[in-house]
Amino acid sequence: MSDLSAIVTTDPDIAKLISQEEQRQLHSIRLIASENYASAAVMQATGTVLTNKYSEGYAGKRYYEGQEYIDQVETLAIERAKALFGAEHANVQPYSGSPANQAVYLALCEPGDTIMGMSLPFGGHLTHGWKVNFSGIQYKSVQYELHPETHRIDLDQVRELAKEHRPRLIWTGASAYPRTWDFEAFAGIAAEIDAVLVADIAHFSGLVAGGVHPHPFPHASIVTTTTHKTLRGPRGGMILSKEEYARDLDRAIFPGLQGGPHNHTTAAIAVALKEASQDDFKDYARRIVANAAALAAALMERGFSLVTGGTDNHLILFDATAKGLSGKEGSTAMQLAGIEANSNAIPFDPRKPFDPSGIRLGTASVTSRGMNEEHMGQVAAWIDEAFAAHEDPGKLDSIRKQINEFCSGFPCPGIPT
Ligand code: DSN
Repeated sequence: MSDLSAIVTTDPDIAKLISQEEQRQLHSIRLIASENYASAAVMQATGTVLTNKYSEGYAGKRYYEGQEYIDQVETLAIERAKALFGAEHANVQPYSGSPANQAVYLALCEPGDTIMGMSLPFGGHLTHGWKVNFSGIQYKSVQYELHPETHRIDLDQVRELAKEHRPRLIWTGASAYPRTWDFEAFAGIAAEIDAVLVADIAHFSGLVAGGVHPHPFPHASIVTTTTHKTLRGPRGGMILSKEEYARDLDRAIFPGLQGGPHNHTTAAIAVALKEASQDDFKDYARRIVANAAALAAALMERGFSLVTGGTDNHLILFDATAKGLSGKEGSTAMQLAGIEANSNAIPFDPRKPFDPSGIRLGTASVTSRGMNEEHMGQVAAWIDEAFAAHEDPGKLDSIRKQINEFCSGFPCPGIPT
């Protein structure tokens, strides 16, 4: 259990809620594809005096005094990001993924310019041009979808749309696409129309760092990522780029969009990047993918219908309606049984976004706590049992008790036992 003694004294209500959340994270099987367990070192860095300091600007060019240590922290984070991802330039100040992506627009586009990205209901992110997001409101957004039969990216469609609309920038990367990205092919399309190729690798940056997903460089000119998904850092964001975009991207983050960087987060990002540069992180990334493949195979054996028939990365998307439940009904039953996931649209989904047809799973968190391929069959069995027991609270509770017991054998990084 974490030491919450100071919070207990000052604010027992919040201390209790943190403690309850800690127990929840310890005792459930967390399969939300964008979540993870940050290490104790990452967690410690976030709770330090660095949160007390304002540092508008960049190392060596700050607006306030007293930056001798902060400059070193940020420089270390930048150098580690550049080394880990082979980037010419890195900005580690974005507060998270959406601000990082917003900065790309601010640096490259004028309001009203045409941009292109994967449509949200097909797995893309809000900030890749979806209509209710700033990116779809302020820019003329063209959205590519997926092939109607394979549910994979249809490069012919992407090329056709690109040639017809000539976007200023093309986004690759997604939040719910279970396959790898062919950055080289996208770069070829971008080159045909003189567009800038941007890769949002938020979901799979840990897999890129670990060498088990194709690398966006040198094909993409700009790469954005969050730092807390498969990369296993604190909540934060980064922009990596070729040198020619460095100045505009830095100016877009500050003073364009943000004020002072969150220095405690920057320190935690530096720690996470150091962890991700160790040899055992490569093994971690390999195990995430192996666990996803094993879970996918076990689910298919049990009659689950997976989008694209499997996975190449950390993520699985399945059609819950093929098992008789909506996505929300299925994820609610799983939650009651102690397995966390989110309902999610599937390609060409006839249902509404708040109760779509699908469920998205990811294996980063379970891999962080040491579960491996041999455990994925059991996880699939519990998902299947939860579906079957969706109207039986007693049965769901009995699965939850089994899962509690099972989880006690797998310590969570960042949560003292
Ligand atoms: N909310 C994140 C996810 O779950 O994929 C994307 O920003």
